[in-house]
Amino acid sequence: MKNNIQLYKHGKVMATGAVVELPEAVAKASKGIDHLSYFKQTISSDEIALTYRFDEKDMVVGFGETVKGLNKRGSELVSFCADEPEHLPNKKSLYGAHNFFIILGKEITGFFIDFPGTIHYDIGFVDKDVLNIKIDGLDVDIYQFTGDSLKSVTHEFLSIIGASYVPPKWGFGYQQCRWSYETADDIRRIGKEMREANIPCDTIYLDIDYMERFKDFTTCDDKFPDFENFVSEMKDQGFRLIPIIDAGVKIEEGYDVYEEGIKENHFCVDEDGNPFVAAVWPGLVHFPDFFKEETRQWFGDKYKVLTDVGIEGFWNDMNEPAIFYTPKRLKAFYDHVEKSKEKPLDIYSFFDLKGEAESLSSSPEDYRSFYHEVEGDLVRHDKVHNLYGYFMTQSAAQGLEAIDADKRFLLFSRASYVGMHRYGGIWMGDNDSWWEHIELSMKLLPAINMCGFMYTGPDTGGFQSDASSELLIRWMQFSIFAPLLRNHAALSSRNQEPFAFEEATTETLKNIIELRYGLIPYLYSSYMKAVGERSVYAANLIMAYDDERTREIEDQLLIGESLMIAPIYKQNRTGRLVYLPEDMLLWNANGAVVDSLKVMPAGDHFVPITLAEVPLFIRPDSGIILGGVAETVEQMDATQLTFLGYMKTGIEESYYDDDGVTKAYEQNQSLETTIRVVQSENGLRALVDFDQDSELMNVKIIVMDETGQRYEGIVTREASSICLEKVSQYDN
Ligand code: MIG
Repeated sequence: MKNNIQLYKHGKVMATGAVVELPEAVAKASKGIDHLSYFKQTISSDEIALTYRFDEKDMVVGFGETVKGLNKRGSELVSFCADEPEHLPNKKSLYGAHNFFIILGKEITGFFIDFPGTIHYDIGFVDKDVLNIKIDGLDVDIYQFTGDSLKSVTHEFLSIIGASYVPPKWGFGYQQCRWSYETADDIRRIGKEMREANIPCDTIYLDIDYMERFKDFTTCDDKFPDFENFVSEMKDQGFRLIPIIDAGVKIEEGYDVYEEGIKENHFCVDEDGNPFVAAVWPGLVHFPDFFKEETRQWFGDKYKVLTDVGIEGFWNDMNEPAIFYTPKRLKAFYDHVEKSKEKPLDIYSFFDLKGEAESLSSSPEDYRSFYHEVEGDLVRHDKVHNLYGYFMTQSAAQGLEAIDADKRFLLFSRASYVGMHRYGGIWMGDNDSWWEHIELSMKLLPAINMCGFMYTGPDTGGFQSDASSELLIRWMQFSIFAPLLRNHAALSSRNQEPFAFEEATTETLKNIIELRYGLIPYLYSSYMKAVGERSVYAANLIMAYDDERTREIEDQLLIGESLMIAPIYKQNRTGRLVYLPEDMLLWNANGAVVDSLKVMPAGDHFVPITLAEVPLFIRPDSGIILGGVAETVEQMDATQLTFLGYMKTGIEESYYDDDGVTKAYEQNQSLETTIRVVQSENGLRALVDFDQDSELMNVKIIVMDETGQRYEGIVTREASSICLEKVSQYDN
């Protein structure tokens, strides 16, 4: 492919590590930012402003993790990793800083702004026809991508930032989490209930409750006695435990991580060169200076404390970094309160006080009051803020790599910046059990994928607030298509495990989760192909169809190359409107067993969908590969699979698989099965090209043709080319 990438530089941006595969020729041809003619530029003493005049029909997509929809035109965003638990429509920042966006108009042009500080985007907000980008600094690299489609421009970007993180295959299983599984017995009970209800589940999470007073790399002996045995006890039942790691290190004499950090100068410092103090869950903490190679190595090695007792995955939290307060500003606040007591409080002074109390957390002033060491120099935190969570997760990934270079660990983070996608995934943070947040998670999945982060998913069921059974069911019906499928809830919210509701709900959730396991062969194959081809796993329809109509559709998604989904995300619905850009085969799935197929013509439809059903739309001349259901991903039967296809003129699908646990895939050691369905004189013929090394012995083929005629047959290694038989829909 021809290179349509141009790099423009101003000053010298610190090495963020976002771009790692820039073609030599592009690097050589880099120019000063003054050559970037797409924008009008204003460079002042401390900031760079870029302005672009929109064409009437221009739309703007990208920016990864935001509360906005597909087309960001008319919005304001601020690129600044924020501990933002309220995902309300007016919020300008979430946890990630993803400065990649595409302007689609007469031309299609993408930009990646590699800059670790704050960037303000006014995307036709102040003036509807003007894009105004304000970069809070003078050292920046701007990459421009041109191409003839959204797909090709996205591909160019994904090609230079390095391949996405790949989780172990069991990371595609159902994962159960909640903040307030206080003791080992709580976890045991969760495991027991899941198994008794026969609901597949691969992991159970340990939130901050497992630690000894919130100290990283400790476990609380009272609540989790004999942790090592407990980990293996749960593993024997098929559950991997996934502990949380927070960014702040508790200040406590005798705590080894604290003491080593002090002794070896691993912590961020304040103006006076003393370790910077902030308060988070452990109370007063220091923040490791992940900008230093030695510190990354030191902290990363600590994960071994937990891998040594059998842990195989982690989630890194609070790494924006979140700050509840700093002692310094708390004191100023106290002084203010004292002073206020001197005279009667008027209403404005009351609101001042209230506002000051609220602004104690994650305050910009605090972010301006500590420093990192970057290449020997001290750099003020706010200038490089967006890299903190990234470097923490890089530290973890490198630590895990040192522990076992060939093993895939599960790893994801809350804060992120482009480049971090090579080290781990991200979860979508603290949403609420609101219907609006199902919709938001549907908007986030493709947007986050576009920025390189393939492994992602929402807190299914909602983190804060209370979930109703219907909300959880509908949310689950979407989340089973996200790579990271995790049910997570906040402390003191209503319990929302699949077994926490009426029996009928548990049954419905079981079927939905079973469908997820059935889909894993297809989902995993699609994920691995996206990573390998530098494309996306989940996409808006516009990515494939790009016409006036699909430009406005953001509640239907493409998952991989063959599947379109149209989840219900509103309460009390018995169906929904679905737009089909082309004719498709609808499988209204109720569980993992293929039934209820229907060919639907292109156009607009109202599709009836009961609470138990998950509609899957299969694109013409393609299909999906399905497995059997099991308690865990590793127990799934790899010897037989089912292929469900929609036949018009001919199908050829390749299905990717690998061992799921090692990094052999990096050496292209994959298993590839090709499935073809062709027209022959006596009807339809199915041919399967089995991979020599795979365990797969037979594939059950189910296809439907345009007329609604269903065909079936079983292809084996001995009979790898067979004639399919006509069956009537209701025969079986
Ligand atoms: O201040 O560890 O986003 O998933 O359950 C809250 C407790 C800290 C925020 C995370 C959430 C997690 C919670 N954490």
